Amino acid sequence: MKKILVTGAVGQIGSELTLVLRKKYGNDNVIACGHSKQPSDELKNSGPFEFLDARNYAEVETVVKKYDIGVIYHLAALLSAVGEAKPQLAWDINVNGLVAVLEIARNYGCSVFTPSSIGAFGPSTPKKNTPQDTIQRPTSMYGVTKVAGEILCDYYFLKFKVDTRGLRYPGIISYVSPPGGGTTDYAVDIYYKALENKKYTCFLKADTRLDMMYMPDALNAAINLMEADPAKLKHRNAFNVTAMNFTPEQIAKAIKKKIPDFKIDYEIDPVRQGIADSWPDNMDDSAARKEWGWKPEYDLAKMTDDMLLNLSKKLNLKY
Ligand code: AKB
Repeated sequence: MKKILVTGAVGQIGSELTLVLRKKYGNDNVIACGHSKQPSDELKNSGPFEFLDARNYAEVETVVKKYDIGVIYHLAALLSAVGEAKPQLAWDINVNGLVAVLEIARNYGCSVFTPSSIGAFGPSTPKKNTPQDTIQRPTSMYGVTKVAGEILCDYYFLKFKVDTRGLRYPGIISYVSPPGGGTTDYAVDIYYKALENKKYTCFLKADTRLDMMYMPDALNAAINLMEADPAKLKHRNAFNVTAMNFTPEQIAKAIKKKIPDFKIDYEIDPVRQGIADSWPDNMDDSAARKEWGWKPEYDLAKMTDDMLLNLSKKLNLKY
């Protein structure tokens, strides 16, 4: 079989996706790539690992030729809060990196998965039940790069017949790898702090509602989309997908059911609050359900049970 390349394989989604892909398709068939961060022993020892800069066409080309790559999961990207602190770098990594990968895909016949985000929407987008096809005028640099990425992927499909596919992810929650520099990171941190201190200080307001998803659903979504019958895909590059939506107050309540003396308070970070306020409350993901059978498994209660169980084992803390 043609092999699979995962860029950003040391990141939050990449590190878990690589291991799931290796289990499914064979260890030697999935090549993990990182840029500067060291991979975990598990990632390094379970299959091939290469360092490369996804913005550098020649470096990506060397790896694609070396392993005869047919599918690229392109996950190397900066998230929203760090993107606001470093907008030029966010553009460089998120857009120029994608352009290099799309050019490789065009020249070597690869298919490409690219994650977009709820960040591709902005304050003028309908906030409730946000449609699949709607206004996209984001006000964060992260959002600007995500919209550019969605359109670039459309362009490479229409113009060059590159098999591009993608999802608009909500906040992703996992007990394995921590996120870095996102607006939805609070929904991961809160579980760590609940177990460690029984107290969490949240950087978003109590009633800030955002879409979220547990990591196993996020990984299934990417793999199922890449395996979907292309004839059925009308939207291809930017499917709304969500599994649940909640506020900080509601996730705290779900944790309190398991850890009754858990407490939450609030110290608002204006930058991340501003970003969150510009994003949808909840997206309509019916196009993904219809076109390739998207169906999440985890809701807030089921995710909370699993997060606390696995994190308490990882941190060696009882609750
Ligand atoms: C972020 O918060 O930046 C990401 C996202 C929703 O795309 N988790």
